[in-house]
Amino acid sequence: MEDAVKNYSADQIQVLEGLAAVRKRPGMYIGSTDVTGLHHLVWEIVDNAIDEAMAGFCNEITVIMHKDGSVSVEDNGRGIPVDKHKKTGKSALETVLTVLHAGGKFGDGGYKVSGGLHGVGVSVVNALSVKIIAEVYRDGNVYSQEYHRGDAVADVKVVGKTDKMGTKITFYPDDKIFDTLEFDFQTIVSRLRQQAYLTKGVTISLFDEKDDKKTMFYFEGGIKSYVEHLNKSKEVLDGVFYVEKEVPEGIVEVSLQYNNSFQEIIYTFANNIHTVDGGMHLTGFKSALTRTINNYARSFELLKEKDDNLLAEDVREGLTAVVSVKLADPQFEGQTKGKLGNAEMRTAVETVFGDAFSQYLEESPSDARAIIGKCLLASRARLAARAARDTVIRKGILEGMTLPGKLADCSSKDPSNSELFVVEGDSAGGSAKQGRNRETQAILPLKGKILNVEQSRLDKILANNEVKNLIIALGVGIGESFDIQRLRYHKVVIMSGLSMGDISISRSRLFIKSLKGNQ
Ligand code: 28F
Repeated sequence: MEDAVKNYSADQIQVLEGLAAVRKRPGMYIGSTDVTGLHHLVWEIVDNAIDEAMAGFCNEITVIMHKDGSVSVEDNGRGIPVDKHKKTGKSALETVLTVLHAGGKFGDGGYKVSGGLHGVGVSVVNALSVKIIAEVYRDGNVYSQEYHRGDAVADVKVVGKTDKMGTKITFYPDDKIFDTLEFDFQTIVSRLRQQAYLTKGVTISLFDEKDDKKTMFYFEGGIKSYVEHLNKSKEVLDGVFYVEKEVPEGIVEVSLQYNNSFQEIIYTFANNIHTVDGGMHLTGFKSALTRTINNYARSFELLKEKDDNLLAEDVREGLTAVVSVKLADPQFEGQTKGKLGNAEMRTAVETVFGDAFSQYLEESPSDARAIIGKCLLASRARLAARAARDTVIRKGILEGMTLPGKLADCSSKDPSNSELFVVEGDSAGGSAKQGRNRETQAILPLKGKILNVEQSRLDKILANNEVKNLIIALGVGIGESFDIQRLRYHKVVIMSGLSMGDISISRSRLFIKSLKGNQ
């Protein structure tokens, strides 16, 4: 008894329990058994083909959604070895397909796609499929082996001759496991497109035989093409920066380009897995970006001695960036495993990206100026917004303010039947007062041509007496304190005479709009 126990190594016990455990608790391996879990089967097989491409042995991957509900994935890599292992009596092919986690590490220092819900191995797909047909093209032969719900039906056999190389896996997801067996073309398309960006030089094709659709991706520029794609409909400020470098910690690849929007898009990946919550590579990227831009701006005196440094938020406005790292042993952390934990990747990205980006700025002065101009603008806007907020808070400009002396208010205190007439000049105000109904109609004369608030900063707007009067009369406040519930008149009439021809109704809408907005 003792001996029998000893003879089972931990691995063998896992072999015995392995695939049955997957069928018992599929959620543990693929997250769920809904449509998302179903697609994980495809990702798992495609990831293996991508691994073979990342290792440099394959440049073509074909995915086919068949009419019978099966999906096949084929690559032109080396083909999973089929010769029998002396000890186990099984081929590498069968081991990979039937042993949990046997896909394991590639011994040749490659970077395996693994972690999170991925990298569970093709054996998990096998366990959750009614049928799998595995084909290997190697040494001139076509090898084939079939599996049913995880078990090999027979040994691997030579079924023909070929001059191709590679691996093809066709699987039929198990209806006893999944809520739905319907694969979604668009879901697969987006995933394959992303993988194609991340693995440059690989052609990935998708065929939907059911709906007779097909698509193909090939991006010579890798993530550089990705950045171009993300900025496609935007007005860009500079060329696309790109760096790729292998360092002892792994491979670092960064691409970025600024556009004239205020949006920040930074996508990060570790071993082709989207790290939704960022992590060390993102931290390294952000700190190098801020540091490099500040250094450049200082050395070219775009930032003067008295100026504060640009903040991280200033250098990320209008930035589109993709950061992709490959490393031997990725640690995915957090609730959803979306965060890269390897601390060495922070310094790796910081150094590789920082050096290359600072060189780029020095070598492309026009790009550098465009980028830094945009960052300076962002920092000025930030300072102006803060100044404006300070003005509001410091002076309490509007809170508890008495109604403007120029306002001839109506006697009704019910906003729903109160009207405010905004008129030009005191004299027009005088005649308007004569003809009004004092009960419900209020008159506010404004002096001269009113400030165009759409083109002014909040602090300037608030410094303008006429605008201040308007805001106080309306009662709603401005910016963060804006509250439409406090509107004192439900009708606002802009009495725009000929001399006020340029103050149109649409201008008044702009004004109301800017009351609601922050600046
Ligand atoms: C359709 C999905 O799964 N492609 C794969 C290879 C190539 C090798 C390999 C895979 C060997 C010992 C595990 C070949 N020759 N596409 C794929 N292509 N796996 S999966 O090896 C697996 C290891 O145990 C391969 C030499 N080395 C590796």
